[in-house]
Amino acid sequence: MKPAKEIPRISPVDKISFYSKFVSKNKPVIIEGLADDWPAMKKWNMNFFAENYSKVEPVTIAVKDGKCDVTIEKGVQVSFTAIEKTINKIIEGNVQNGYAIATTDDVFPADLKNDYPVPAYCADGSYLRTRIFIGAEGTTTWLHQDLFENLYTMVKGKKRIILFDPWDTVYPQSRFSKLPNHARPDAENIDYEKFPRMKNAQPYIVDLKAGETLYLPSLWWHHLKNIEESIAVSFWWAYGWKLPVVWAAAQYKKIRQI
Ligand SMILES: O=C(O)CCC(=O)C(=O)O
Repeated sequence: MKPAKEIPRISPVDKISFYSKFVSKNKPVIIEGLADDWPAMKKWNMNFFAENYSKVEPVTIAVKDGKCDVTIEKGVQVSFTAIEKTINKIIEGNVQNGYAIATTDDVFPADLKNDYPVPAYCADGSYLRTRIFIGAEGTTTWLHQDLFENLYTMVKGKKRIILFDPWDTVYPQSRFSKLPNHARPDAENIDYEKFPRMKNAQPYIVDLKAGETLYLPSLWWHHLKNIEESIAVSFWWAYGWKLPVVWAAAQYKKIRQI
């Protein structure tokens, strides 16, 4: 790969500037301090979830050798597992056969939402969805892209995020596979014999720490590694020409009940 480039860091700007400088240009940026006043910043840690929500069963992903268990044949391996079991594995630092939480927030009682008010940038965004990610140090999420815009805030811990722009040569899986939005190479350990064009790929590397928010534009490829045990919140919304595509995909899922 080419030497990594950095993503700029800014203080919060008004909504019009955010859309004109970043969203409409599909440009990532790190916003420092956007979530400074979230109660989650002070309250949340592993014990907070284990003690207050022990019986909640969020979407949980099996982890094998540190990687979220994603296979081309079967897709992402998910279950609904009681949170206390997962949190115990995370506290043990279990990345061999552990679990990571990657769930929409609707599995939690609604008052949890008071801890992370929706940022003004996406508060009236179409198809707004919120997700919570909790994982052990060393676990990774494989390189993939999403159609949604994403504001991704670290509440605890630190992640290294490797990004590629949507047009880069990252060897996507077939559009007909179970994981059509995933890439084939391991972004941390590229096999250049198998993926020679990755030599020319341009990574952007971000070490995102607690209190920082990454604006991850639609379709940018992202690979995430927990450098520390971590908790993050993401807000996804649809914008521009992707809106009708997201709407059509949601209708299709409703009809097919998937
Ligand atoms: O936090 C992670 O490991 C995954 C986050 C992600 O892929 C997303 O928000 O789109």
